[in-house]
Amino acid sequence: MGVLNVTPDSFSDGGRFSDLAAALAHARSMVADGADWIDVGGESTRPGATPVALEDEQRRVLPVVEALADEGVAVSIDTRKAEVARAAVVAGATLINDVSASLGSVAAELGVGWVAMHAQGEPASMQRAPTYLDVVGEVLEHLVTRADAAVAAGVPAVWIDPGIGFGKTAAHNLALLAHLDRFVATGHPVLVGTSRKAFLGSLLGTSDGAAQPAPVDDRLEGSLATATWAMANGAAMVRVHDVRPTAQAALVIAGEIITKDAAA
Ligand code: PMM
Repeated sequence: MGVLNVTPDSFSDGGRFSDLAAALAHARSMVADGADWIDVGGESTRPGATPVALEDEQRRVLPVVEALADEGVAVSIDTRKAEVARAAVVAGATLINDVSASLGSVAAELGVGWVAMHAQGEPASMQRAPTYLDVVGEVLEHLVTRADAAVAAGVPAVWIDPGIGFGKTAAHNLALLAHLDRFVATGHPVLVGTSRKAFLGSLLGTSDGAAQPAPVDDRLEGSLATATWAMANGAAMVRVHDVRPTAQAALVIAGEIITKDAAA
């Protein structure tokens, strides 16, 4: 899944794709590089981000969704708002990527797929003091309850996503990645998004050894390592900015796993 953030303040794109033509060109290049889905988002959910008004979000995403869907691209809409999800589905989106895990009934009503992602708190404050007694158990229970209800309500494809970085410390993120097999074991397809996230910056540090987090444009290796880990541990999809290297990593580990299975 290739990330297409059409926001002026997206932490990783810096608003470079806010213009329609540039957004479409970037989406097409991600498809050419191997993305099966383009995830269009008009509200940044990075830590500290402020909410976006409904009209602004719709004005940003709808022309992009419509143009891509017209070209036959599979489009997911990354939103927390039912109205945006509805309008995006009318414009051609077929998957609601929901970081609030609250739009299952909207997906059921519209007859489209739904990603239920776990978040603790709101983007504006979620990184202040994330707290869990048992992060893996709590995130799992939160998602499975909602995903099972969505399946029962007739949602055609229900994904679960542990929500890396959404109200989680680096230790929480690593625990969730280490126990991804428990999410896979639920039987719901698992989506994981680690691409360029802050915990990778703090794990990696700067390449010159300074005691500073690695900047966003110096997190490719960490993004690839975690995406590869997720895929090797059964994630059915990874949400990434750097599609070409991730698609190549996916091909290599798919080949590796097939070879191993054939030899067994
Ligand atoms: N992360 C971001 C936004 N949307 N959706 C899902 N399903 N999973 C994620 O991990 C996720 C998401 C934040 O990252 P961005 O600002 O780079 O888009």
